Amino acid sequence: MPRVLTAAAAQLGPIQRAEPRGLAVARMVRLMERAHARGVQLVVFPELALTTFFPRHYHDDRAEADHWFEAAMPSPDTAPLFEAAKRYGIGFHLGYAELTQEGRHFNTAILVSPGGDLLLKYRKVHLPGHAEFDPARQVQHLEKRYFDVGDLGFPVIAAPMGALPGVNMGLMICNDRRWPEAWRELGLQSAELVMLGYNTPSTNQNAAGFEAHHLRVFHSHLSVQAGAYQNACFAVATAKAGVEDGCELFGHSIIVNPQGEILAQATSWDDELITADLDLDQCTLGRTTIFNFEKHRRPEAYARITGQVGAVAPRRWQP
Ligand code: CDT
Repeated sequence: MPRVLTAAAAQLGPIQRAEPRGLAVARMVRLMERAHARGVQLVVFPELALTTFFPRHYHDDRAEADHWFEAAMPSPDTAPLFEAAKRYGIGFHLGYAELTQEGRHFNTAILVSPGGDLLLKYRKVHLPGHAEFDPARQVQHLEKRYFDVGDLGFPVIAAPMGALPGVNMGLMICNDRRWPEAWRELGLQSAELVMLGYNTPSTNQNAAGFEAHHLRVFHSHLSVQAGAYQNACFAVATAKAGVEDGCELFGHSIIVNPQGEILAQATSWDDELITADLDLDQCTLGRTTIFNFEKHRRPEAYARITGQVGAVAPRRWQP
């Protein structure tokens, strides 16, 4: 019996600074309606899907940024998402800014069952950008100011989804996709499907020189395709897209198979649903052959991966 899950990336067009959460949620519920009409069983929304990508906005007093965060999930604003999931029998992935009862701040993603149960939570580990206002930048990227580093590792859960009794599902968020360590953490837990949301500007504010638009998209796709291939899993990577608060986000959401091939790709900078049927048994080929971890990995040779952070200079060759 084939293990097929019909999944969707629900790309969101821009959410402007003044747009209330209720409007964003209404847009997401419409995407869920469309997903239901197409027989989708799991919908993946982007990173920080409820608001504008607020880390571009500087608040001198960090507490002033708290209004971007959710202190409860679900909340009156987000309840319609959970109701739609139940109504349509669809699981969903949601990225949002989480404020805990202890006053900690995280860039968080959750996986919710069609019944509204919380299946999995992940808090972003790789926080890009900077903590202080940077006058050299046209657009700030203050994730290091507003978020704590995630404290949940890279979790994977085997849970029912669609008609399947157990799908191995893992989460990462945006910048994590560029780090092979994040993928391998999920691969080592036999993830069959990796979900991630992203908000990525079309231009690199850090680049001293020019980095072409097509390279920005290329590097994003390269990372997701390589991560899926090298860990023999499917990936759904969902963007926020378009011009948000005057800053362009490049979109190009994709669904990728364990061979690293793109099965579906968004073509707009708007709310857009792309779907694919994921035959999860396609994960078997990679994980029983070239990426059979049990047989071929050599952790004894990888000590630097966890023992060292920055790069060191190599030994100098001497004749
Ligand atoms: N949201 C996020 O992590 N975006 C980053 C861009 C960082 S630019 C400072 C990304 O890797 O796509």
